[in-house]
Amino acid sequence: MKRIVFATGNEGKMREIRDILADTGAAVLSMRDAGIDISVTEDGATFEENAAIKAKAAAAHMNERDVNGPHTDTYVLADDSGLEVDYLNREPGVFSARYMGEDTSYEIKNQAILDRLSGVPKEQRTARFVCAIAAVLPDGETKIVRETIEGYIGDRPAGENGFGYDPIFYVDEYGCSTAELTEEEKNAISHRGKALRSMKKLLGL
Ligand code: ITT
Repeated sequence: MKRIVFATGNEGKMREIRDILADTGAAVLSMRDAGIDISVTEDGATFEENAAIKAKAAAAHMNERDVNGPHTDTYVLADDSGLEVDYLNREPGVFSARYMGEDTSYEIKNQAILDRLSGVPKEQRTARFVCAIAAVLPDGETKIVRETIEGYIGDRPAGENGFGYDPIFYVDEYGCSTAELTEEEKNAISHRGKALRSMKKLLGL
């Protein structure tokens, strides 16, 4: 059986990933499931670079640890994603997780973005979520895909689903935030859903 090890410590991402990869028939393991305990410095300038840094670090760790040599059936994937707000010169971008400090709650981060956009009309509140997924194949080759979802920053936080910046990110298609969508609805249109489906196709999974 093929194995997909997903190098993320973010539970919200992992829930979505498991759902989107369910139809591959592969065993989907989180870093914790695979016994990988690494902390990676995400010092790339782009989402693509950071995704590759994470996937390669996790793959190297697995190969080092495995006395029987590399797993020939294991694909190691990583997601680097974030929110770009056009009015804020595409902040927080690759710093989305670190915006105002990694340990600051999303209630506070989301409110800070709303405050910075106070009085700004809807046409200028455009934003997008970006997701780059990197995969290290069993033969060591690396593949990368990138996808986005366009939307806008609403006037107030809404919804309990999703994670991170979902409560302030609104999509015209539904006229609500992505935290108000079901997981299925979000995955069908999201940056992560699109990127994972592209990667599935690329890898023939
Ligand atoms: P890993 O590196 O362990 O995967 P992380 O949370 O540090 O976890 P990133 O460096 O990729 O992940 O940061 C992405 C941040 O962007 C994430 O913490 C959220 O704040 C935000 N983000 C990404 N995708 C999102 C989504 O679908 N909904 C809401 N916020 C999202």
